Amino acid sequence: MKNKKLVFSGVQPTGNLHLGNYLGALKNFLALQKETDCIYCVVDLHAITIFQNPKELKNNILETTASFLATGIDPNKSIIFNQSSVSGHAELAWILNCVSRIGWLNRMTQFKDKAGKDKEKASVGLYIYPNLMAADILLYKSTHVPVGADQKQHLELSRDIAQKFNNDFNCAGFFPIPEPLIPKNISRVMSLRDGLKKMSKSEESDYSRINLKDNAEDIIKKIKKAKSDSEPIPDNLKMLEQKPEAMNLLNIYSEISKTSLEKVLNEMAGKEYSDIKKKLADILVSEICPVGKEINKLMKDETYLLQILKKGSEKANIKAEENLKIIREKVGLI
Ligand code: AQP
Repeated sequence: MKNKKLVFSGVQPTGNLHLGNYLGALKNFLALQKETDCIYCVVDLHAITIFQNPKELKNNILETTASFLATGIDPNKSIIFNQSSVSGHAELAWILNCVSRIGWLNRMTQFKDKAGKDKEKASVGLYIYPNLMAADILLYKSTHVPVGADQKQHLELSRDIAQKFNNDFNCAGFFPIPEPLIPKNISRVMSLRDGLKKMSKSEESDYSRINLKDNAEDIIKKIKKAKSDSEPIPDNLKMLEQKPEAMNLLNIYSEISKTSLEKVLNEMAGKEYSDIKKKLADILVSEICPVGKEINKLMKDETYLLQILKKGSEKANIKAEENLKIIREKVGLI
């Protein structure tokens, strides 16, 4: 029997959500909510693979929840909850730790990037993080996972784990093989300071990213200071591709203004980058500032946010327990 389309995705509560999270994930979450059942998770257990100040973590869990709501995710349509409140995630992760192979994890480039030179000092959690991500997805037998391009490799691992579980326990088709849903036009929003690095929460310079909570003044200043190019805007894609910072600015503009990159190039060829920066800042202010204001408003009502998470956790827990019961039986656990 074909599984019904079920979407799952998560966002780590590790601080300021930015334009990369918004275009790579949140906007897609919203579009999918209109067509199918969706589960959106604040993945707090992933966040603690790198040490988090406990007080800040609590605040970040609430703020990520507020960001989901502020971008239009509707708790009456989609399930919104935090990962640690459904213990099935940790339980299935353990089972999948025993299915996944060390060789597979050794190939994960995000671990190499995040652990840096001194891998011995990285937490074990950071190393096995992709197995927990597989558990998050498979716990609900999810079929589709909207993510940015940076998560493609982890998704491929989830697919391998699902396949191996189905083979090992002789239950073909039990876990659906989850499909990544990666935005076509802008799958990776790059840093405003370095067009070869992705925009990221943990990048030291705040000028490298547009945060969802930035005010108009911040956005205008950051776009003005963003790296571009000393020559005018080229008239063809081939030349633009050789200028990563310029490419990033035009790509963001194209995505947010819903205009194809070709059309943007036609209109802007030969002009200075200050022209496109002005247009980009204007459109970002009109799209991002209302989201930031809504986050700030929601953050004033902790009780409401906690209530959303509690209700979401209850719904998620029912689905998780139903599936876990069968998973335990398949593995032979009593
Ligand atoms: N720059 C990006 N472009 C497109 N998509 C992005 N995503 C993150 N950065 C970009 C997507 O956002 C979702 C949530 O990501 P996350 O916060 O859970 O983890 P991350 O990918 O590790 O994000 P950061 O900002 O890079 O955080 P830090 O600095 O803490 O590691 C995912 O779908 C991700 O693909």
